[in-house]
Amino acid sequence: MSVDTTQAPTTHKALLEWVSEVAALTEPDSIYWCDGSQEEYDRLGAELVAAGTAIRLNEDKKKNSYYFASDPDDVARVEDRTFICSQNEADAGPTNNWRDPAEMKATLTELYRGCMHGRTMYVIPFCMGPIDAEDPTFGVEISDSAYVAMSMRIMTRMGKAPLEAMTKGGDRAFVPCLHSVGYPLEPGQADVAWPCNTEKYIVHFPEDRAIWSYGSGYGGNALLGKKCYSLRIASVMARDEGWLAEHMLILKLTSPAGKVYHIAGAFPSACGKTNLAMIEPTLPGWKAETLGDDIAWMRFDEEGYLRAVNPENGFFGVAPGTGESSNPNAMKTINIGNSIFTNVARTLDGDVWWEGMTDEKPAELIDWKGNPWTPASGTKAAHPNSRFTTPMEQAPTLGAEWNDGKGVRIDAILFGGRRATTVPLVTETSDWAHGVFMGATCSSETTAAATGAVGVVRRDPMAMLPFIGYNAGDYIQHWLDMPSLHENAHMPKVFYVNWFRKSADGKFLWPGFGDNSRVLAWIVGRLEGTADAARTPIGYVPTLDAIDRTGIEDEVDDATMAEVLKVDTEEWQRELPLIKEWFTKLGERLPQQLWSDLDQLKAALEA
Ligand code: GTP
Ligand code: SPV
Ligand code: MN
Repeated sequence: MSVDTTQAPTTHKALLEWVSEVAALTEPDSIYWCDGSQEEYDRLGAELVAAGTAIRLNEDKKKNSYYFASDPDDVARVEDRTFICSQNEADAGPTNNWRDPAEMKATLTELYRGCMHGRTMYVIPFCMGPIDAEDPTFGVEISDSAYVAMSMRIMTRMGKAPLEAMTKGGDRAFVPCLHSVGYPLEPGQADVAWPCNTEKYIVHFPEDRAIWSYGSGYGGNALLGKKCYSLRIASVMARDEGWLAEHMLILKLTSPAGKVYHIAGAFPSACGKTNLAMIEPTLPGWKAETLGDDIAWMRFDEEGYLRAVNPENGFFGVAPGTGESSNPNAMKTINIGNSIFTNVARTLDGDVWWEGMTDEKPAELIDWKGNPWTPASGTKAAHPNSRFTTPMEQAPTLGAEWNDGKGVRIDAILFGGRRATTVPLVTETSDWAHGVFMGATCSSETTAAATGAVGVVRRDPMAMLPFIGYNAGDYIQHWLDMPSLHENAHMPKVFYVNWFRKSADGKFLWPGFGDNSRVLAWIVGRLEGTADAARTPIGYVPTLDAIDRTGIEDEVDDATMAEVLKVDTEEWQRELPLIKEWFTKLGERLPQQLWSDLDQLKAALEA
């Protein structure tokens, strides 16, 4: 198959060459250039419904929306199959899988050979961040999955507009993102509902700024603008160019006094970013607006303030736990329709359901595997990593700046994780370097967002463990270096939060969700110098009454609050060897400063 360049909707030379090259290798039946239009989206949806891959939801429940069930073995990111193929192994570091790039390319080239037989090759031009940004960041995904093409239209600025912008003032650079589900169809062979391959590769070539993905159709493995580009490749660009590409939500917060603050928050996968980004504050007078729920690119402005831009265009949110009481704004967003639901359960009247959507479970459902389900089934109706894909623009809480390429000035950065013990509700670090230490030692229980065991505590620096595109020691050094990269740097204050502390009987101690606004109010109070805190060995923690509990005093009485805020010396002493083990693993490239910070923490705990 060769590309008819006279028919291709672009003159971009490198792009045309790459498309031809990939087509010659993968041998699709046809090539289709996505324009990103509504007609195109509707047509692809109709084709997938006809093929038995998608189900169109009831228009009266969810307008213009589709349901997909993946292969049960293709439900999450595959960290053990994710590779950073830098020229030198040491540059991938001790936390990433590495293979020699030439060897990896040879292996994958053989897998890609003829892998699109019987399929359409979609060419999906996209832009991460606003297209009219000063220096727009382009990518092109080639994929043999229409599900990917539809999802990319929601998650990125996709189609004709970015393609045209890519040749404005000469051919612009783009990140080539090659994706195949790895399931060629030979003549006469019937397709399956969710094609994928048991052999999976999610591969990044940081020096080439290129992504090669094979064998999975799901989420972060297949929507390559997201984690692969905007975090793994962009983190390398950011190191080289002096900025930060982070796994962070961006929230605009207006206080009762009318003052505006912007907060960026890094929590590991399935640890509360989307929920905080769409928070409905329970504290009267506070207003929260959503600017991003997963990824933040932060650069210094001329005056030395860090400004954050969300490169995405949609939410790929965890469905379970999302309901009217926990996240009403996400429910409003998806109820408008125009959404894709993957691996959730279906109701008998053509709508979707998942655990936590309603207090009462429906009497009958079709579970994510397509089987009849009742509350007596004893299984989860939706997969724990089932997701909604929905346009940002539909969020009732959307902040006006979401589409502003200049971004917003960040006043505070939150690091957090899911810890049943040890870590208090909120801690203020003493300065940037201390914030980097806390971020670098952050730990969290693993979740269903990646394959593997769930609930295992692991170190997850800045919530970036699976997403750092280079050596993690160098990454921490880059964070430490940031204040020296601008002559007049004003760094945000750094806080450490944990919504997930549990009582001895396993119940969450803190109500979380909308009530996290109370913690945000304390954080703003600290920025303003008005909120009370006590100095502890790990940083400044609110005094018992420093967080406003008006209206939740019964649920969170003094004893509970004390428990939520407790810095237990013995618990923290048990962390020390774990941090030491983690630092040892990071090896030589871990900045020495971190070791002295650890000594200091040890001394403070002994004092
Ligand atoms: P990714 O999209 O995978 O990166 O996850 P995320 O960080 O956006 O997490 P999300 O906001 O989707 O939350 C994940 C799960 O944690 C959901 O089941 C939520 O209901 C739950 N959750 C979020 N915030 C809170 C909270 O404050 N308290 C408690 N107990 N659970 C929460
Ligand atoms: C995450 O795992 O952090 C996600 C989902 O947001 S995925 O896009 O699959 O990475
Ligand atoms: Mn999320």
